[in-house]
Amino acid sequence: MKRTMLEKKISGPSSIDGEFAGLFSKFALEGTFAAAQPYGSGHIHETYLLHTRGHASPDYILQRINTNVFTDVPRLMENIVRVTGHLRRKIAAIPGADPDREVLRVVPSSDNRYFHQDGDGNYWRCYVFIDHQRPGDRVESPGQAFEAGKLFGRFINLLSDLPGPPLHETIPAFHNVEHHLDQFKEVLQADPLLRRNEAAKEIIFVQERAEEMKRILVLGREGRIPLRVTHNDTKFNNILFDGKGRARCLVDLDTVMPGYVHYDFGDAIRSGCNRAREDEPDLERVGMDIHLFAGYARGFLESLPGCLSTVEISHLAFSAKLFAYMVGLRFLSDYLVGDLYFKTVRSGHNLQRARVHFQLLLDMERRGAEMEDIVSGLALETTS
Ligand code: ADP
Ligand code: GN1
Ligand code: MG
Repeated sequence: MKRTMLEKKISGPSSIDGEFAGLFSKFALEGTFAAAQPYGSGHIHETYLLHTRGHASPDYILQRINTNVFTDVPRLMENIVRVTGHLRRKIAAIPGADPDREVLRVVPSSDNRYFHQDGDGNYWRCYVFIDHQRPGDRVESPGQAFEAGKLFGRFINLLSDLPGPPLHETIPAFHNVEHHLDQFKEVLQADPLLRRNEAAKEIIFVQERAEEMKRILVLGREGRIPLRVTHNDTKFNNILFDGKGRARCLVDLDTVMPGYVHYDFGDAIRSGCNRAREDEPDLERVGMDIHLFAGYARGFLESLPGCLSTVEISHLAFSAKLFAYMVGLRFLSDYLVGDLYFKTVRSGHNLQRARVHFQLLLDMERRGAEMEDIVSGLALETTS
């Protein structure tokens, strides 16, 4: 039985519907195509919700995969199929859990692959739509942050015994800050759109912090922190909440690959604990919400009991700074190069996003000791 928490906007047939009816037939979907609408606020893919007629068949999420970002679609989908299969098996064994609401289900194409390539060379993929509440792009309460943290921690925990070879690296050096700094230097030098002056303050901000931001990479190289299977894109809008406010399912599995625990913690904090949106024009509104931080950290640590080493735990608070820095840096480079990577809706959008992240980092620098104390207090509580 299809649930209808999401308000449906089925209007008359439109040209977009005609195109999607054709794509619908390329996947092994149940039911009859009714209508399509753009969906979500992700920065990478084109995402559509496909409605089916009646309540007997599910709705679907159809995505045109961004192949500038993910250049090897078969390997990308191979990772996702492995990861969702493993999660499904493990979640099915948890009493009271519901794999259909807690794990993405990839729908095969009619020719039995996990994607469809159209006549123009576009790659498409399809998931069963999981009905959820849409809390928006921002965390609203420490309770919600706790839920989010718990889900992210559980994800790492459940994948800690993923059998087989390491997952493919779908975006090489994705969270390697040295790589992003190299790219930044290159684009700064080329300055193809003469945007450098506009970003003069931000450029200095980046340069001043470049060395200290390499800390996690150094720990990794020295073998002091282990590679785990991490999500690597723990943005708040990649979580689906159910009607009771529980964080149930993690989507956007494109970047699930080997990583450090700090990648998932840090990215979640920079995305979820900012008091403002990530493109807020009024920088005065930007700042760390320490109560959300505490909620997140508690949820995360509680779902990884005894799993993390002392070295890992002692760098969690720092990882929040790293991600405010690194995501800001990526937005800044993209602004300088001409907005080629992240979707933008206005001119200067990526520069504004970079400014928000750097403002957030300034606030995190002010509250660093407080963040450290919260994590170490919780670590004691959750291990004793
Ligand atoms: P992007 O990489 O562009 O962020 P995502 O894979 O995150 O793309 O999808 C965009 C949005 O679509 C998500 O943030 C989420 O709100 C929604 N979404 C994705 N998959 C599903 C699904 N199976 N069921 C319900 N909503 C989904
Ligand atoms: C992108 O795909 P989405 O919107 O969930 C990006 C993340 C950034 C984030 C910034 C594959 O996430 O790395 O942190 O934007 N994803 C990719 O909002 O680059
Ligand atoms: Mg996303």
